[in-house]
Parts: sequence; C-alpha cells; structure tokens
Amino acid sequence: MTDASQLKTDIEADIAAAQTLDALEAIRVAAIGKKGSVSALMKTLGKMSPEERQVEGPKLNALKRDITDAVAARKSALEEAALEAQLAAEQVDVTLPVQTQDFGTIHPVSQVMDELSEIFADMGFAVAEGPEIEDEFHNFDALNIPAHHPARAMHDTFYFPEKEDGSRMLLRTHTSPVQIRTMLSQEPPIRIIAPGKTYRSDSDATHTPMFHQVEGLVIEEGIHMGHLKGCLEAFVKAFFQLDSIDMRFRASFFPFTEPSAEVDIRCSFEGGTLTIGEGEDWLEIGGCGMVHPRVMTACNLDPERYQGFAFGCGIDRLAMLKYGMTDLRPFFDGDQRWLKHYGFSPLAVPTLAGGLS
Ligand code: 2NM
Repeated sequence: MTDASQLKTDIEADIAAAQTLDALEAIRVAAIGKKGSVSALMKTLGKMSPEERQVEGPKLNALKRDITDAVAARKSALEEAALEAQLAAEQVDVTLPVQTQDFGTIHPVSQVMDELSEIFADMGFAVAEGPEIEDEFHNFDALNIPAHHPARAMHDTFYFPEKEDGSRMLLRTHTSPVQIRTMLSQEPPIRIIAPGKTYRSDSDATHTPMFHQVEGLVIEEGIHMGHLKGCLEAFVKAFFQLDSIDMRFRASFFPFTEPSAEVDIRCSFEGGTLTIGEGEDWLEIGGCGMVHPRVMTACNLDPERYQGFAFGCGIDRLAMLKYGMTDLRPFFDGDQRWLKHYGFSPLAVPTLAGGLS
C-alpha cells in the first residue's frame, strides 16, 4: 500500500530532522496520536474486506511500531546531545589560577590563632574550647577567686541577671574556665591551649570590651618552672621567627598560680620603631605560673602527685606586635579597607613547614 509506505518515509524524515524534544513530541502526536495520520489510516481497516484487513492490519501495526521505535531512538539521541552540550559548557579547568580576590581576607586575629595552634600542636598541645557564657564556679571559684575577693572585683565582669537560686551567669573574663573544664573531664597528662573570645567591661584606646586571649595548660607528674620557661621561649622564637630571644620572668601575683610571673622579652623602641629580640628595653607579652594547689584540688587532682604550669596572653596584642598595627580599635570595626590592608590570603594557611606568614 503506497499510502502507508509514503507516510512512513515522510514521518521518519520528520523524526530524523527534529531538533528539539518538543518538536519530536509534536511529530509523534501528529503521527500516532489519537487524531494522527497513522491513526486515521488504522480507522480505514474497518471498511475493508476481511482478506484486505488480514494483509493491511499487520502492515499498519508494524508502521505504528516502527514510528514509536524511531521516536524513542531520536529522543535518546537528542537527550544525549543536550547532556554533552551541558557538560561542555560547564567544564571547569582546575589548572587555572584561583581568583583569590573573591574570597575576602583572613582577619589578623584569626591568622595569629592559626599560627598559635600550629606552633603549639608541634609541641604536643591540643586546642580546647568552651562556652563564652560561663558560671561563677568555672570562671572564678575553681580558679581560687572566691566571692567578695578583691580579685573578682578587678575583673570588670559582664553579668547576666540573677537567677532564682541567686546564681549569676557571666561572659567569661578569661579562657581559664576552659582549662578548668579540661582538668575536670580529662586525665593527666594534659597539654592544651585555649584560644578564644573573652569579655571585660573596659573600653579605651588600648582595651575593647571583647578581646581575644590564649591560655596554655600542662598537667603532668614532675612538671616544673623550667618546663614553663622552655615552652614559652620555644613559642616566642617560633612566633616572631627569631633564632634566639632574651626572656625574663618578673615575680607577680595571680590567684590561680603560685609562684606567678610576668613574661618580658627583650626589645628596642629606638627611632620610634619596635624591634623584638634585641635592644635595651623589655616588652611584657603575658603572664604565667605554676597551677595553684587549690585549683588542682577544685578539679579533683591531687597536687601531691601532679604539677602543672599555665600561661596566658592577649592575642590582639600579639597580632599588633607581629604585624605592626598601632591602634587596637579598628580590629573590630569591620572596615573592608582595613581588612584588605591587614588581612591574610585565605589560601596561605600557616604551617611550620611552609612558613607561618
Ligand atoms: C594567665 C597567667 C597565669 C592560667 C591559669 C589557669 C588554670 F586554669 F590552670 F588555673 N589557666 N590559665 C593563667 C596563669 C593565665 O593569664 C595571664
């Protein structure tokens, strides 16, 4: 039947020429949809003689099946081509240089925290963290700073409203409560640093109400002040990238350590610029001491068996000293120009092997 074979040739040509899935669907509907041309031919079967129908019926069914198959084949070819085009368009060349300017910069405080973690990790210290909203036990009592003791008044603490039981939560005034929590939850030997945000009601040219501190703690049998001084010396050398430094301990007082010392390093202020490591002046960089037996006892550690040292220093000040910022206040202004000038590349992660900065 020439009618049917001509139709087949025409429809198959249309299918092969279809460029989109929508066009293909339109061709399918026009051919084998309810009102399609092939369907119209099928309807003529009813008017044929039984002999004619026996010949034409299978032919028309074969035609319908061939068209269905051709549509399916064309459909998967079009889908595959679309996927190929999408893959080609979305190709990423991973060997291209990175557009670093889109990432912003790492704040000097974050940079120094990363440097500290790297230096102390090399000496076997883990980084410990704890809550910034603390209770009076972890921030004061366990640190041998009892209520009504003048040392507590010295801390300019931000308190939350009193609770029904008379207790008050507070913003931690140092990161020492992290050390208390670590001593309460871990068995010695303990070697941790606790960097983080701390809060005191104090605001002037050299103090911000929120500032950053790092404290270190080592608890082990037989630990003494020689270990403390060696540890701090190794830290200062690595941090300021100096082969040798001159460090001195000045006797001081902290309620949580005995003995206690202020830590100074040799420097020079000559010509209005600060040089660390040489000169006739001394620069205070932090405080330290041997953990007080009462602090040990508050943390359920036997001070006859275990000894420990602790130290603390301000991270913001360390960042100023190392990277030459003279004013503390812009640290927390969020000024894009300041961050662009003093910030660090997010891709230059500080490592001891690759360089700290
Ligand atoms: C400092 C100075 C001296 C210190 C003590 C402790 C603890 F929890 F072990 F008792 N943590 N940090 C400490 C000691 C902090 O900062 C100037």
